[in-house]
Amino acid sequence: MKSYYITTPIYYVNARPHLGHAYTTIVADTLKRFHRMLGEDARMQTGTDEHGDKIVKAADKAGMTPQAFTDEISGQFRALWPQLNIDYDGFIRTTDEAHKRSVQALLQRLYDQGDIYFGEYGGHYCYGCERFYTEKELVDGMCPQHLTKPDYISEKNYFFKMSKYQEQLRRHILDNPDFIRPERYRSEALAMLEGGVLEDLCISRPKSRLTWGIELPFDKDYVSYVWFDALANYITALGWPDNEDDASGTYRRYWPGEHLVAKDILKPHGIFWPTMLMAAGIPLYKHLNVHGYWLVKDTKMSKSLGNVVDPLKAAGHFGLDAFRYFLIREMNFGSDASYSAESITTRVNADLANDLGNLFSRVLSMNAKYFESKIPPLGDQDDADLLLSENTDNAAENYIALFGEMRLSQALEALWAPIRAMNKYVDEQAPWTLAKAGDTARLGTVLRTLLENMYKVAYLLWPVMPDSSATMQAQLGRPQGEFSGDALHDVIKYRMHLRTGLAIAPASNLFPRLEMPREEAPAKPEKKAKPAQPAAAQPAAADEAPKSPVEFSDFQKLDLRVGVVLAAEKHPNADKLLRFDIDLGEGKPRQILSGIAAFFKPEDMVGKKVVVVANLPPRKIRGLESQGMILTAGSAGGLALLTADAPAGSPIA
Ligand code: ME8
Repeated sequence: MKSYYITTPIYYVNARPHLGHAYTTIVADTLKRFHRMLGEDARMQTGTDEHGDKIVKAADKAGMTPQAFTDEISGQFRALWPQLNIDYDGFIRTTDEAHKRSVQALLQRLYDQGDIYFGEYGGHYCYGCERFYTEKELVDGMCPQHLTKPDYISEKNYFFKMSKYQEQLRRHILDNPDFIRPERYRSEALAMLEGGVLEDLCISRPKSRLTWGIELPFDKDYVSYVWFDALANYITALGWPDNEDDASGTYRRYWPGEHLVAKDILKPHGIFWPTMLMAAGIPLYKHLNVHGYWLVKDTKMSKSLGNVVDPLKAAGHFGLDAFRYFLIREMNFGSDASYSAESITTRVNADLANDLGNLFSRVLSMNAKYFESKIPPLGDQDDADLLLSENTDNAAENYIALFGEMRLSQALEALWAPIRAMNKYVDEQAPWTLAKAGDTARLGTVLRTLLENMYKVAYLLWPVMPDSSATMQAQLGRPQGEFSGDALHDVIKYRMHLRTGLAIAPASNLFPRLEMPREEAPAKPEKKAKPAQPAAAQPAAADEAPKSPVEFSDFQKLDLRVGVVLAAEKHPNADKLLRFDIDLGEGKPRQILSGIAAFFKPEDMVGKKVVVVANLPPRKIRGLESQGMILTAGSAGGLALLTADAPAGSPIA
């Protein structure tokens, strides 16, 4: 079985996890799930980086010992991931005894073969980056990452002969165009190798300055440089070097793997690490996948700048799968992306509530209405039906290919083409017209064609939105099972997946519309001040511009129905709103919210036969979901209800 090993950086434990860490880790989880669905033996590795000056300083500030401090923050990372549905297989801490022993073995190997030597070095040291900078690398004398002035330090240390492997690495990058991807980071790494002789890497710190590190096996007065220790985690986590020659051990099973990092740590991963591997005689990783930064108001989100977003709060507020979807769809992998409550609301409402959620909601409720929620048989398919399925299959192939190239946002974009095509197909095929005409066979074929294509899309979305994908599959009567073989290509290959006659969900409400955050909502054009009037006394139409004509086919898209008010009460959190349970002849009443509390008493509403717009996407208003809209007419005396004396559910045309 082919294996797949994906790693995240091991995060510093000097502060709590934030959205930047969550992004990388969610991408790693998504990739692991994707490769599992391809039938591969997939493993995901993450963890925490716990040695070095930075951690000692943070522990000091918190009034704790480094060990107690790292235990606490590492615990926070470990506890967070499952809450974001991240299914990691290994969590390494660089303070683990096994890791320390393995790093010492690596150091000893390089020392014994003469790749580590003792020498004197002076350089500009940035404590934030835990590294020396050359004069050339500084920007106006400042660290390019932290924009702080580094300290000039001169001391005796151990050095790794990085320059010895410079040409070999340059050749490897030239011969393997996707070794570092996307391209811009490959070019950056090549530029580092082609800009002159690489400086050898200082891989020790004297204990007189720092004791919180892994002791060098050949000199107990020194500890390892934190980056040398940290980079080795990718193999020590697999049990290297104890199982280096064991063909069935974890190391040989998974190495070489794939790394995932942001551009801040390109140099250690693109230059230090591959030269360390070359020196140790270990195969190089397969790909270094480098992404950009999440920005908040055009500035990198980072703990030192204090503008971080708490991923758990965001997931709780917007919905976990909506949050995961947003992160992967919004960031063009490799480039920077902006995070704001407004951008997530806009994206989720457009793609999830309007496109995907609405598709599931309307098709399942039509299937409930016309086929008592049973999956209808497929009759003869016409060109439109075949084209729809072909579209889905092509998009699915693209989705898989783009995922493989780490073009994750484009992969999701590809999958949204058939979702939009399905919504259009519903409008064009107009199942309600077929129902009216009594053409049950055609109606069944249309709905069955939709249900089968919806199943494929739902299934393919599992790596990105595991819970929602499982819910959608279950709603279609085929709950998610264990994967076997190449499940991703299999789902495309077969035309039919659902069982005729099986009862499926009568309704679906996956992604309620999000309210635009108040402070960020686009400003409405200001209206001219008008003389004060009793609000209720203004006919609504009086101050509105005449509306432009609509096509009859657009008007027909409205599902207007008679609804009988079963219960009415004040909204618990909003004075202007009433909450209704309304019978629309669907077997189960709908909850509808309406801003008419100033005009009607709840007790007077019960039993009224009102006119309801029944096919608006569900919307959350002040914490409660509204599944439709009650129509009213403005009049000089206040508001009048539109009523119709017909049974619950009667269509209005
Ligand atoms: O660098 N946007 O740890 P670290 C996107 N311990 N991703 C971001 C981000 C942002 N604004 N901020 C952080 C270290 N990240 C070392 C790594 S590996 C052997 C040692 C993510 O806690 C991104 O993955 O500073 C970035 O590379 C990583 O967190 C840096 O985490």
